[in-house]
Amino acid sequence: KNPRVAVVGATGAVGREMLKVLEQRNFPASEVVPFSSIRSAGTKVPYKDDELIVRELKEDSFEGFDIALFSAGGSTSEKFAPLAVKAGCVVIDNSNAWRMDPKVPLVVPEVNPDDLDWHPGIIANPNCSTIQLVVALKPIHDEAKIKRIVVSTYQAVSGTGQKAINELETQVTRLFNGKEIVSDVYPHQIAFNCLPQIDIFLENGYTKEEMKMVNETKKIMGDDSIKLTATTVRVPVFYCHSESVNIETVEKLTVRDCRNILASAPGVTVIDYPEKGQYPMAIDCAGEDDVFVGRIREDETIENGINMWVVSDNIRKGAALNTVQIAETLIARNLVRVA
Ligand code: A2P
Ligand code: 11C
Repeated sequence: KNPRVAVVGATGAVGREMLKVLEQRNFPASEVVPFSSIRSAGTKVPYKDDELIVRELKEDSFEGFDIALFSAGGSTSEKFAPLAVKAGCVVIDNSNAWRMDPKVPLVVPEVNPDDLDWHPGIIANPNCSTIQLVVALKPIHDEAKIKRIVVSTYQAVSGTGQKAINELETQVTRLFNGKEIVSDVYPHQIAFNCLPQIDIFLENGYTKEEMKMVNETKKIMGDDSIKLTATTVRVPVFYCHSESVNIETVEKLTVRDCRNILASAPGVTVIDYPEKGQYPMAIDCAGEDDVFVGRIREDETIENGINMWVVSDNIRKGAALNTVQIAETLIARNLVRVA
């Protein structure tokens, strides 16, 4: 029997993509039901050749479901994920609510699928900027052991949600027409600008997004010894996060070693032809599933260092696709109880 699937936050940027990914991958669901807050309840979302009517999420919504995919923000997950588990669902949660809970596995299927074995009903989907980083770095860590990572990100507005996509679009249009603009979603103008702030500032001077990258990377890679420092920047791009990544390894790796390791790594595509001016770019990677790596070169300032450029669709691999891949892996490993 196939599982019945609830999609919570189905009207959002990630929720809509989840429906698309379930459809594209022909996910074996007996039924897929979209949920949102009361604001969008009754509206329709496209699924397969049809439209599904969105239901309001309520405390008793999860009766009869087997899998619940959540992408409706941390407070919705905190309140409703335990109710879904109580109703017999496995929850795969896109929010920040459970990620660092030691009882909850934080999973990227290409990196740590075995962590699914100890799930307590909830599995956390990592932050988008972390997912693409660990997909690219795990195969290198396995080969040469990474000591330290320095990462700077160039993150798309879709990471903030649908309202931020609208804000960039509106600001660009109004500026071109010589009109006044307002910034509601971001603290400053995002059109034609770069904001070195993603999420709130913490006491140590880093942003929450930067510390997510530090903490989540260690948990997913299962290695607390990896040192990571990050600067996360919002850029006026709609889809795909790009990352400048510098690593220091214990073992020496040449550029050719790195290209070979990454070329055979699951979920990675190498585009690295500097002589032809070819490298991954956000506009080309949008809508794609893989993590794209290019500009691989030695860091000539240290003994064992590599620089690279890592791009992936933050809404797909960074969120919706990774969530659905977790669900597929759970099914393949017989870790979903279908009522
Ligand atoms: P709604 O459309 O009713 O606001 P995004 O991140 O793109 O802004 O999307 C957020 C998603 O989370 C939307 O589908 C939104 O539904 C949903 N959501 C927000 N708050 C709640 C809530 N309290 N209960 C259920 N869904 C919620
Ligand atoms: C961004 N990375 O691009 C964020 C979005 O913890 O899931 C995802 C936030 C999260 O703004």
